[in-house]
Amino acid sequence: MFKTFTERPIALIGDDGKKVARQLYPWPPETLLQLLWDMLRARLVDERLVTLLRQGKTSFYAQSSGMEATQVALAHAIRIGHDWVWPYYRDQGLVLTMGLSLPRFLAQLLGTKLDYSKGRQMPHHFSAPELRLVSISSSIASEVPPATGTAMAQKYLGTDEITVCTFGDGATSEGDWHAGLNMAAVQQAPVLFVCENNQWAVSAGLRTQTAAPNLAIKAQGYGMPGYYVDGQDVLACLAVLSEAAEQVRREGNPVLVECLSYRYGTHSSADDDSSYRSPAEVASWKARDPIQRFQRFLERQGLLPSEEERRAFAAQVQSELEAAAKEAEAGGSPAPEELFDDVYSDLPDHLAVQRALLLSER
Ligand SMILES: Cc1ncc(C[n+]2csc(CCOP(=O)(O)OP(=O)(O)O)c2C)c(N)n1
Ligand SMILES: [Mg+2]
Repeated sequence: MFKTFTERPIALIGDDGKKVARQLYPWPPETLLQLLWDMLRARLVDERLVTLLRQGKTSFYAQSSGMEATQVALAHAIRIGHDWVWPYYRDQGLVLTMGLSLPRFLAQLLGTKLDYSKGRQMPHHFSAPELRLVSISSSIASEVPPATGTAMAQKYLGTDEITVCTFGDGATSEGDWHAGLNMAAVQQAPVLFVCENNQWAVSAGLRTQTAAPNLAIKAQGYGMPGYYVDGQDVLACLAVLSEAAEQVRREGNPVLVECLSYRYGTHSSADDDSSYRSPAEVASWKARDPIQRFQRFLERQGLLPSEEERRAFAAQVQSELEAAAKEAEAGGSPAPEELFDDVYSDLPDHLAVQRALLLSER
């Protein structure tokens, strides 16, 4: 069992790839390699999507490069399609590793027919019913109270499911966040809360966000365990998140895990980060890159795939992406009148009038 409320983030491997923990968990080589491929895939997709944006094919994107260890590890720590997940917008590494297909992911960004939300959500707000992946809410921390509600329902119904809820560091300053965590603890609802602390909330740095030494410590005030983890160390993330998920399942109480990480890119495609942080700061975190660190570890273990294998993998992801973009675009746009579907079982009169007007003007 890991210690709660540590002063320093829990790490299993150092920046140089050497193990820093006395004991490393006995993951088989296949699992270790899968973590690498999943992180590489998340990074490659993230980088390529900026091109899609520049081509004007989508209007909004929020990069997650730098945060792969946390997101990929979380996907490996939960029971996909069984546990319910309330993610936040920067979670593409999580949702792709969970199995959201690239055509669906791109269709959501492009707002085409293959999009589960039929083009009615903001771009980059993915969902997947078959993965129990709830659609993103743009409003920061607003997913937290309904995630607690989902877990209360799971408890009430006597299922063995848990709920997973993710958010950024900025979300922890919102009233919804407080209400959701407090309610979960009081009601003993089985939620795994995961804070993806990338140290910036648009231009608000972590030190303007909280006076607490870290965010995990806030769990103490609600009466739940809190773990502070090195979010650039995929093995530490996997070990702590797996144990925390198991603890939630076993004890039926919420747990908060904070993963300390960094975002390399701008906040979103509508942001210029040069006005609030220095290139030197970004460079210092890139030097602690989670993929590089894990590759150094694998190299020491004699498990690192050759450069050629990694290059072939990148080429495969690129062609997958190209095929996925074609598939996502092939169906074209959803019919505009679908705007009126899926909310009311009986369309109210005023909307029926608007629907008819829209159809008459097509
Ligand atoms: C309630 C609310 N207030 C403000 C915003 C504008 N906004 C969008 S993202 C963001 C920062 C969120 O930062 P964080 O939670 O750290 O997540 P990150 O983007 O860093 O991953 C803000 C303030 C919003 N979407 N919702
Ligand atoms: Mg943040």
